[in-house]
Formats: sequence, structure tokens, C-alpha cells
Amino acid sequence: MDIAPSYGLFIDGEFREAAAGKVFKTLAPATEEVLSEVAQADADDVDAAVRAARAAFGPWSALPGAERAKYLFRIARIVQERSRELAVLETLDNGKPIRETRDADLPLVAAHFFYYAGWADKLAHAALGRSPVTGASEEAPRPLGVAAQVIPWNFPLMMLAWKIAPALATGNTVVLKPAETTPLSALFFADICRQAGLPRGVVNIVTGDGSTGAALVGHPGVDKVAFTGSTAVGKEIARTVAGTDKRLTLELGGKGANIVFEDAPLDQAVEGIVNGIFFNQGQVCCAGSRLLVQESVHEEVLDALKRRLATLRVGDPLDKNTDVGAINSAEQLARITELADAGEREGAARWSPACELPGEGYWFAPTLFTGVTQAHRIAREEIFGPVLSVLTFRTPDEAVAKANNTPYGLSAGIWTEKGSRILKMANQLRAGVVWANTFNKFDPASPFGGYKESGFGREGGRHGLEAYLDV
Ligand code: TXE
Repeated sequence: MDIAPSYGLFIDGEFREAAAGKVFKTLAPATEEVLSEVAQADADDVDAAVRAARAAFGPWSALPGAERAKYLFRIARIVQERSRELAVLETLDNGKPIRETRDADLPLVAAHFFYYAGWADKLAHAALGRSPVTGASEEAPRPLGVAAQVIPWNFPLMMLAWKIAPALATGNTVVLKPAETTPLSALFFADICRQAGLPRGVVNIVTGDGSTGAALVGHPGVDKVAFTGSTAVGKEIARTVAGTDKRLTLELGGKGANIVFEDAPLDQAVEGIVNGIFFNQGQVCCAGSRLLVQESVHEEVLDALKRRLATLRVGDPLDKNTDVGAINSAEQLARITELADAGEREGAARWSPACELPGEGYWFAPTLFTGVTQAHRIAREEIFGPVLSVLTFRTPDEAVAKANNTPYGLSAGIWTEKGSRILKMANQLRAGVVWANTFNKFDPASPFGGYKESGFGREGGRHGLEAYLDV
């Protein structure tokens, strides 16, 4: 994989340096090596990108949906063709295992473009009501205009796909800002847009830190803001957007409960618990970071879990056998360390399997805490790392009460053989997604989003279109 020594901003179909000439470095978190220097966009660059998106909006939104679909299909196919390069790049810049980028991230990125390509030519007619008397369509969906999209570092390409695919399918144009620690795959994607012949200005990528994101969100030429990231920044963005006519969707943090009943297929549940919290080093908004296990099987589950954790291979993310890679940044590592230390100080018991961590880079061993109570910070705050807090319950009602006892509401998992229990609890849990006998399963056709401090609006599926349309 050849990485260029420097990358520019992608504005109006061309790569260019930042107007003020500023740059920042992006590192490989597994080695702390500098991968490349990337342009740092300021307000002038953001303005140029928004203007380019505005100029492109008229012609793009006027295209018949079937024509827009062709571009999305083309992008999806190029992503598939270049998925090896993309997987390596994403793994280098993010630190996540290549097995995950290759088998999860990249297939889902392509699937998102395929899925929304399928909607582009059906919006005017499909599923929306037709008058039985006149035959006329009762609803006329219209794109919003220029979408400002700010995304995080945990799934750089997947978050890009979740944001760009529905926006383009519905006839909007885009200015997207990737996170400052993972800008490379979005710039590679810009090249894919060129390769697909996407008209200039339809997709613009501005790289930079939070100040670039703030300039973008606050730009008066933006019609819609879509943000995925921390709850703190989400609230700040909500304040910026309040009092304007911009539309807003927010996908923020989480503290998902993975609930295991005594009648669950326990071997399968243990796999689901591991996948729920150690996938992407736990840097997942919908991670199952709280294990709620029924008291009667607590010991059994814990023993099996520890045996399983001892088999996890932590290390070089480019090694196909690696299960747990590097933490994305020194800041994130510091946050995880601080919360795990608080767990110990507050009296929970800490356990990690014996594993040797590499000397360079940002690493955190898979960790679990037992004896956790609701009062502990590790039971309440999003850790966003490979740290599992184990709590127990006796009855289904207690499990629901504990699962819902959080300011967040993004995800939950239920492990039981009882179908009726799954249906009942899925309604009682205040979580945007509830998995049953599985965890961290994604599908472009399924809407995803949160309650409470996890944000509002849905991405994915038919509902994901609504965020980019006026009807
Ligand atoms: O997120 P930020 P950080 C949570 C997780 C993590 C914590 C901090 O708990 O430990 O947040 O992560 C851009 N206006 N999640 O600090 O700062 C920023 O440049 C506009 C959960 O990395 O929210 C980046 O592109 N944009 C989460 C993006 O926002 C601003 C994923 C996210 O960065 C901005 C990530 C501003 N004022 C972190 N300030 C999830 N829901 O999956 C920053 N940004």
C-alpha cells in the first residue's frame, strides 16, 4: 500500500492545499509512525467546499433518480474492487485488525452504496402514497440541499458510507469532515468518486480538527448537519444549529447492556459477549460494554469468558490472525486508562488475561471488571475501549431496570431461548437497536440510532432517507 507523503483537501472535484497552507500529521496508532501529512482546512476552505456543493446541488438534484443510482452503483463496485487497498489503509490509520476491516467494514461500506443506489430511482414513487382517485403521488420528496457531515475515527469508512450514500441517493450534495486521527480513507474515497465520474462538487472532503468541524456546521450555506461522535460535541453542535433552519441528526455515545439469561445457549452467548465488547477494541458506540448476567449462571459464564479471553490474540493489526488491535490515539488510551483506574479505585475487581503488549503504539489489554455496581463510573460512563463491566440480575424486570439505568439508549442484547421474552423485552428496553442471540450485527436495510443522550434520527434503511428529504 503506497501512502503519499501529503494529501490535500478534496474540493470541487480536485485535490488542493489548504488556503492558509496548514497541515497536520496522521499516525499509525500501532507503531506511532507518521503515515502522512494532511491539509488542515480552515473557514475559507470550508466556505469553498460549501460553495462547490451548492453549485453542484441544482444539476445533481435535477438528475433522474436512475441516473444518480448509476453513480452509486459504480462507487459500490469500485469500493469492492479496491477493498484490499482500502482495508490496509483503514487498518494502518485506525489500528483495527485487518480481519475486521476486510470482513466487516469494507463489505458493509459497499453494501451501503448498493442499498441506497437501489432507493435512488424509487423515491418519487415507491412506498409513498398514491391517490386512489387521481393516481397522483400524494407525497413529493425533495432533497434538502448541502449536507454537512462530521464523522468519528472508530469506523471512518463505514461512517462515511452511512452518511454519503443516503445523501447522494436523495439528491443532496455533501461536505464531509473525517476525524483528525483517521483522514486517509476518506481521501482515498474522494479518489473513488473521481474514478466513478461523479460530477465535481457533489462530494467534498475537508480534513482538519474540531475547528474545521465547527466551521462546517456553523456555515450559513449548509442545509443539513449529520454528526456522529461524542455526546459533548453533539450537544455543542445542537446549540450551534438551534435557531437556524438547518436539519440535524445526531448519533452519539452509548453504554449498551448485553443481557444473558440462564436458559441462553451459553457458548454462543460467550462469543457474543466477546464480539460485543472487543470488536474494534470496544471503540464502538453500540458496544455491549455492560454484561448483565443472571445470578444462577454468573460463575459459569465468567469462567467460560475468562477462558475465551485468554485465547484472544492482541497485536499487529496487519496480521490476519490478530483479534484485538491498537487503540486509535494517545488521547483515547488516556481516557480508557483513567476510567479503568477509577473502576479499581471504586472497588470493582479487575482482570485481564496474560498478554504481552507491543512496546510502541497505543495498547490496552482486554479487561473485565466484576463486582460492579450501578454506582461505579465504569457502569455509567462510556469507556470506548476493551473494558467490560459485569453486573448481575435475578429477574427479567431487574434486568430491564438495570439496562435502562443509563443516560444513553443506543443498543442492547438479549440471550435467551424464550422468544416471548425477547419480544417483550425488546419493547421495554430504551435502546435504538436490540439484538437477540447475537450482537453487533449490521445491515444497511436496518435503521440505527438512539434514544436519550445517544442522540436522535435514524441512519440506514428507509428511515435513513427521511433525514435527507423534505416531503
Ligand atoms: O470525539 P469528538 P473524540 C465518544 C467516546 C470517546 C469520546 C471522545 O466516548 O471516548 O467520544 O472522542 C469533530 N464541532 N465517541 O474526542 O471530539 C472531530 O474533529 C464540530 C463516541 O474523538 O466528538 C471528529 O471529526 N465537529 C462516538 C468528530 O467531531 C467537531 C465516536 C468526533 O470527535 C467539534 C467517537 C466541534 N466543536 C467518539 N469538535 C460514537 N458515537 O461512535 C470535534 N469535532
